[in-house]
Amino acid sequence: MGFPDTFLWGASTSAYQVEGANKEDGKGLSVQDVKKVPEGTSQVDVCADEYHRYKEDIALYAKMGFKAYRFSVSWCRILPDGKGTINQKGIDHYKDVIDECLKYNIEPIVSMFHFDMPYELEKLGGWNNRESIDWFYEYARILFENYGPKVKYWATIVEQNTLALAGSVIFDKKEETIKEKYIANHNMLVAQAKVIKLCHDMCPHAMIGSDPNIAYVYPATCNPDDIIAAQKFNAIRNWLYLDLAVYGKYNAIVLGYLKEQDALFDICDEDYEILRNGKPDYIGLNYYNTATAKVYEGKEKVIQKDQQNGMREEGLYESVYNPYLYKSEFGWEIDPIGFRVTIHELESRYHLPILVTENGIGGYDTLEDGCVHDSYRIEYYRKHIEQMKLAVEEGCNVIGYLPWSAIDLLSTHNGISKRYGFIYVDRDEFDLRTMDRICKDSFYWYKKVIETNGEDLS
Ligand code: BGP
Repeated sequence: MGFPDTFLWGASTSAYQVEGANKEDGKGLSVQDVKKVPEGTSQVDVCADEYHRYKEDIALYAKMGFKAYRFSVSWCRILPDGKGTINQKGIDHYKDVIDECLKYNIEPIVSMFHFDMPYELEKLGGWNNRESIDWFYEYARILFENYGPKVKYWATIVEQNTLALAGSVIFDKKEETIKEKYIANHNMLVAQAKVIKLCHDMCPHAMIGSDPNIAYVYPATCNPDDIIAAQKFNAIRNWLYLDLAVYGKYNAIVLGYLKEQDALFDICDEDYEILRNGKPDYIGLNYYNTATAKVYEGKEKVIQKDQQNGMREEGLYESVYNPYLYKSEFGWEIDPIGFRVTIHELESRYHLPILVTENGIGGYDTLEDGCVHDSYRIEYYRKHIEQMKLAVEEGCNVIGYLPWSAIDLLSTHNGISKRYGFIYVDRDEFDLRTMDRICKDSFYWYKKVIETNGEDLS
């Protein structure tokens, strides 16, 4: 009973949100470096300054007892233009980060792409350009060649579904038709499958997966229309990505949807072949909350504020608040039981190991006499880990837990004010103060959880 001894406890970050140094040591610009940041929030030039302070930060992760650390590589630190000339300083940097993790027996879990398309490639159409498959493949080859012998866990594309469904809230994406959106999505999936196959060939000792943001969708009522709305939303938001990754097949509901929207595009047999040959070894699960859907008959356009809230499509579904759940300070619903529901669903649909690659709560933390009392975060994690443990005891193959985030970093659109870390960074939106690291109450709590392999959650 309980978690296996090999369970990978740790946490996550992503390059553009944690590193800073966005124009240093030969790094090229990504779409994140050129976007217009939301009013009142800082630029991505400093973030938590982990680029310069990774040794200090990884030492703190080791002190917390991490068995694994999931971070992403910035594509344009390795290839400033996204393709062509390699930046040796970028290669060396991540070599050092990986070695620093290994020094403390922390498994580096390396994501290749987390929302930061090189700007030079975005100018060529980004994922909409079919050549993106080759760009990503070559970038991945360079990563496997340089880091392959030392890395046991790789992730391809983080939250591809967020990019497809809410891309315009993640960076300044040009307006797309539904068809264009799903062509880009298809290119990402084919690129991913080719890279998975390459990883299996070049790094046979490693496991590779993708990390979608899965929010299981409940029907708002037991009205059969709402059930259908929830099924459609589930297919479009969640299963499309995993059905293609794991089975190499388009979900039938999604194909029907694309047809209705006049957004079907040609898919060649070769793509299906590639998809079938690039099956992931695990499913990375980014879980923040569930969604709830009812049928939507209106015609209003969606005003989507972030990746978790406000989705609707005419005649299909509308995302509504769930009256049984409470919300975080930033309006995100909190649903620990939904975490277990989602794990059950993934287990029974895909029969692959599940690595929880993100889960967490953002809030306004304050420093009081040198301490940060984030009891709300401890409560959030306690309830989620309890449910994950039940899922494991019910037979689900969960192999690790890497909550978001290891340290305070920039949120996708609420700057540094929406904090997620176990470690507080002493800065605010525009005043960089000392940038000192201060362990929050949750740091000590999580250390005890790891020490006891998830037994002591008090
Ligand atoms: C996920 C992203 C992360 C992270 C997290 C929290 O969707 O993968 O990059 O930011 O959400 O979201 P936010 O920063 O919007 O609060």
